[in-house]
Amino acid sequence: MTNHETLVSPVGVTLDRFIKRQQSSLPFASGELSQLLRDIALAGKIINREINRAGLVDITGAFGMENVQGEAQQKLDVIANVRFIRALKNGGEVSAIITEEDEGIIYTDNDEGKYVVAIDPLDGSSNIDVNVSIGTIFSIYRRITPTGTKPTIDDFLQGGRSQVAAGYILYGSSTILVYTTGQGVNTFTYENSLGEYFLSQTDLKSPEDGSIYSVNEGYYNSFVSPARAYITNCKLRDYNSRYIGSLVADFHRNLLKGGIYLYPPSKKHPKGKLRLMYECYPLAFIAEQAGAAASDGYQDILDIEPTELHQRTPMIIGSSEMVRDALSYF
Ligand code: AHM
Ligand code: MG
Repeated sequence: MTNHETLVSPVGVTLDRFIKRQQSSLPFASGELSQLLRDIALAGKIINREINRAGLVDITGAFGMENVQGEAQQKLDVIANVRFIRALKNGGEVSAIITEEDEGIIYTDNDEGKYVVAIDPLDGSSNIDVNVSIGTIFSIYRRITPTGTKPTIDDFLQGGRSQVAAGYILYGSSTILVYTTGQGVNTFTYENSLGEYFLSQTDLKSPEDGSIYSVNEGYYNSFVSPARAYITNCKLRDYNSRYIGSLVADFHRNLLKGGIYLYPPSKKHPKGKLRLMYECYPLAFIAEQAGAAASDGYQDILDIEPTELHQRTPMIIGSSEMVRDALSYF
């Protein structure tokens, strides 16, 4: 007799079910944080749809404005920004948001919301028009000002170690969501036809060492000398050079395969290019939870004291042994 059960493989655990199961172990055991993660995941589905349609409708290309960092905004950046803000406003758990695309704090008009969110809605914007992987990065804090009052900048500038959750969505050859609430790193793969994220891995651990280095070598001559010395060392060791120019994609590959990503200070970006609040802190939190490491060359990224919303920092992130080795040059 055929056991029909064995003929059909199970579809797996959905993100919703996983979050519900984990809820009791979340910080503050709060249903609100679970709901907030689901809101972000939902907005990610919508962005995923927009990205997949990008070649078909007129949504790629520059929007004609510059964002607060003075870079040309791509249309999909704008769409992603609107989608995330709307999802977080409608969700009701968040009282304020900062995004890469807006200079000031965005108030959701829900002062009862216990959380604030820092988000880069669509990172790797130079890759949007050319069908290369892009990502969303987010970081969640529990507010320190009393609920019922208007949130302030202090709710955001708590420091990387105060993040209660962080994650990213990578819109790549498949769309995946990776997040941590401080109890390991979980990864989910989006199944388009079912419209659901399914659990792919719990407690992801990154290899301690690796042989991939990711850096924009075009800036080699203008990088600070310790960075140049380390890059030379990578070449002498015949490491593989891999650089997509989308932080999420470069980080994710190195996290899985073992590697290091560097964005050192350069002439063009003397303080580094990447933003602390919504690019570096969240990825550093994930890295640490996966057994990898993140530094600005002199201190852990998570220990950097934040002073402004759109602060930049140099970053060296990846396999713990490789980061340790790189830091010996600084
Ligand atoms: P963005 O937020 O404007 O997209 O810039 C961040 C991106 C990262 O994804 C990527 O790693 C880096 O900038 C690439 O910079 P560069 O083109 O200078 O190598
Ligand atoms: Mg960005």
